[in-house]
Amino acid sequence: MHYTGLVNRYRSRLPFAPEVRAVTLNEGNTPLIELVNIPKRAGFEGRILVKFEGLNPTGSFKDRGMTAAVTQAVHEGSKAIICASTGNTSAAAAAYAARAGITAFVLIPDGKIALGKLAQAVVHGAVVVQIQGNFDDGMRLVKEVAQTTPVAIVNSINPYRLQGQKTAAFEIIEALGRAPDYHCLPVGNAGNISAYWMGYKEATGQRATASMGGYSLEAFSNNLPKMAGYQAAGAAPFLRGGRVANPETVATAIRIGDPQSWDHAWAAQKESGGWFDECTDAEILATQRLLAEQEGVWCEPASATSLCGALRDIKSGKIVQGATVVCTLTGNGLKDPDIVIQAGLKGLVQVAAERGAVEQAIVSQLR
Ligand code: AN7
Repeated sequence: MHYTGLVNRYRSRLPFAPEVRAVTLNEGNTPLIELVNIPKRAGFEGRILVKFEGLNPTGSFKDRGMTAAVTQAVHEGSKAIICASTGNTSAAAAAYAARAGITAFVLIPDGKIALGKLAQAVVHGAVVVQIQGNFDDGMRLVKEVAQTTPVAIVNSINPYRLQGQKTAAFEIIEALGRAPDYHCLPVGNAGNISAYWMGYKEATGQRATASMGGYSLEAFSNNLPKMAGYQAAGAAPFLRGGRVANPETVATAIRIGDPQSWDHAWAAQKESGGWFDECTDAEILATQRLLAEQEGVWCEPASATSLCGALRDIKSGKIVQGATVVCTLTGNGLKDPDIVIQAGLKGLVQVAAERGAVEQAIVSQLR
């Protein structure tokens, strides 16, 4: 039973005819990991599960959208794709373009991009255009140059992106046998929260069966989750009621002031009875550390925003006791090791290369 990626697995629910060949790196099918220590510590009697999208081929959820967008671009005969990115979209675009044998042009903000993501764009052979501006400037420029040059935009304004990303909701329903009561996400450009909501809604409407090798998987749910979207406080247009001119946050992935899926995301919030909220940089980093230390799961800072907001709303009772909560962890912690190292090398013990010294270091640290 060889898994060959989400386009093949969910083709009956995606806008791809049977003869369209998928450009795939076998993305999707990511683990839904139940937290065992953090809920106990928080006095929560429900369940918290994390959808660890950092285990996709390029280390983020962007691979779901990119397989779909590049599959369609190649099907239409495109020879080049373009995106603006805070890092993860460009990493995914670079890898899928390499896979398809086409060119990727990626516009990234000057400086404010995690090193691992920049390295990904470079190693996969993308043309990296570093602009003296932020993501929102890049997005505007991409839209402009795509009108005069033969490049297909693969940002989430490309509808195939959200189509691919909605499949994460199907996987969660398959794993739980139903939709969760709450679904918590970090929100930047707001494409992902829109995509999940689309997926959940589609799974309540139709009893389609997805096939994976010889398996049949039925992603069907009678219930819908409340969608909770969390933003970094310095880049929180959904909390400010409009565009933020100079977004700033340590969570560089969501350093976005002018979200492209504004209307879709508001609809997801309203229709689901959910909400938006914001987390400070300090809270985000503390949650990233908590998750890594208490559960063995290392996500990047932006991703920790989902759990950060969820834990606060559990504490306040906004998320009710006994509920099933899913938090999407959008990207892998390995993308941005600097952020951890900068905070200090906690746990580092330097000793002489002698048996006695090493034994002493062990004995003093046992718990
Ligand atoms: C780890 O790569 O926008 O709300 O250009 O990388 O769907 O935008 C990244 C976004 C959350 C926000 N977590 O998702 C980009 C980019 C991580 C991310 C988001 C991003 P959206």
